[in-house]
Amino acid sequence: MEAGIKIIQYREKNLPEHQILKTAKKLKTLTKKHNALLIINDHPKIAEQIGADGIHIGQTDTGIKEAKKIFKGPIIGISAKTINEAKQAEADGATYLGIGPIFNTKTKSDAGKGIGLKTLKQIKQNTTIPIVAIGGITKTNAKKVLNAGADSIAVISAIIGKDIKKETHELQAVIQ
Ligand code: TZP
Ligand code: MG
Repeated sequence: MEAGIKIIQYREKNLPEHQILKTAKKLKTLTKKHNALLIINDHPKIAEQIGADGIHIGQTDTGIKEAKKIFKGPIIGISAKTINEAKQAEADGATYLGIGPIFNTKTKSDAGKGIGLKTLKQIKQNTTIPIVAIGGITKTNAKKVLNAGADSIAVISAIIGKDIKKETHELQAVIQ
């Protein structure tokens, strides 16, 4: 957040819920202090408990309607990789779409092949809610992703395990 990141998604697939809750609470304090938004992946109940700004769910998780019964906060995002999934998510009340993987990525083993910029463009043309593009995005291709219709980008390997501040600033510089 010191690097200027405005939205953090807490995505933890391996820890027990009580530990996720503990970290989520800490992240909420931190993000609040830095005026950033906190989105919790997979756990609407934890998100509600800690007063997160949003939740993010996948196609195989509890649907948006169910998640909305548990989480009362403002942001509900869902992953989608086809026009139909995206249109359905919008109809169900999602507030943003996580579209990807745009390019092949090693970060998520079950992400499948990159959908490419053409599909991203088509999804943009068929939906109206903001698109967060994810998957294989780097400072070399970020601009193209935005030009294809993404409203923002989400990255993991482009900054994590590196000099986060430096890499984030470089990314920001190419997308201005
Ligand atoms: N969902 C689709 S791709 C992905 C997720 C969580 C991983 C993105 O990681 P990276 O390192 O930015 O490609
Ligand atoms: Mg999920």
